[in-house]
Amino acid sequence: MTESRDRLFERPGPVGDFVFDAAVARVFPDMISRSVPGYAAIINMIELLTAQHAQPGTRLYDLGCSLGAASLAMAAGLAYDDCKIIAVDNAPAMLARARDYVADSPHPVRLVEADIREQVIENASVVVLNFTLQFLPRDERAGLLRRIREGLVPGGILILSEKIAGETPEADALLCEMHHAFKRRQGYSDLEITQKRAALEKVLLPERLSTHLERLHAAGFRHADAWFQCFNFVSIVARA
Ligand code: GEK
Repeated sequence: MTESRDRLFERPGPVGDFVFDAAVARVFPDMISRSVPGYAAIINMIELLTAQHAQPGTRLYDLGCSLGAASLAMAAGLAYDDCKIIAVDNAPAMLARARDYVADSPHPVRLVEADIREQVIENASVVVLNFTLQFLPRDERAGLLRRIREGLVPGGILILSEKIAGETPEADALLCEMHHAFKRRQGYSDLEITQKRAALEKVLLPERLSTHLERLHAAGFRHADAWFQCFNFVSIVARA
């Protein structure tokens, strides 16, 4: 697969809202790995979390799959041939490229073009929301989490990764400062960082870790705990 460097926000110009179009799809692996500290570690651990929690005869869902990195990790960790991996995204350009990525998967991945708010979730042992919930309107998040909880078999897990806001203004300022330092270290210029932030401002809506944990408990998960954090990027495991 030819992968390109993310130069989308290199030139100064009017910045519209961020969309997952063909230009983003083309550079996505480079963009996400240079923008999300810990992304590779999370993808790696999704393989291990799947190996530990997938149950025979069940479904595994990757909601907001982009190019399918989490689906491939689940496929690598999966020990049961009778499981189904279902990868859902509503951006046709992302799915078009995902098709090539999942072609060599060790376990078949069914790609579905749909809004995750409409997706039926049933008989699931592992559900992944890897940096996707943050793109839903805040008042629609609880409904999706409840439906995921209802679609999980006993002992099934949700892996929820999110960009978060700090618990206090001081904590938030430190996390944002460190995220920007990370992006600069990854080769992004201050202009690229500022323009990308403007593009995401109305699209990616972060919440505090405590808000996520409370919402998961309210949705009926028996427990929910952060298992990974790097600056303002967190991954949670919630168990049905
Ligand atoms: C990864 N999980 O590499 N319905 C379906 N898809 C959606 C919706 C929705 N309502 N809203 C957003 N998306 C991936 C990374 S990226 C994260 C996930 C990021 C999709 C959107 O099209 C995009 O592909 C993905 O969610 C978010 O592990 O770019 O920060």
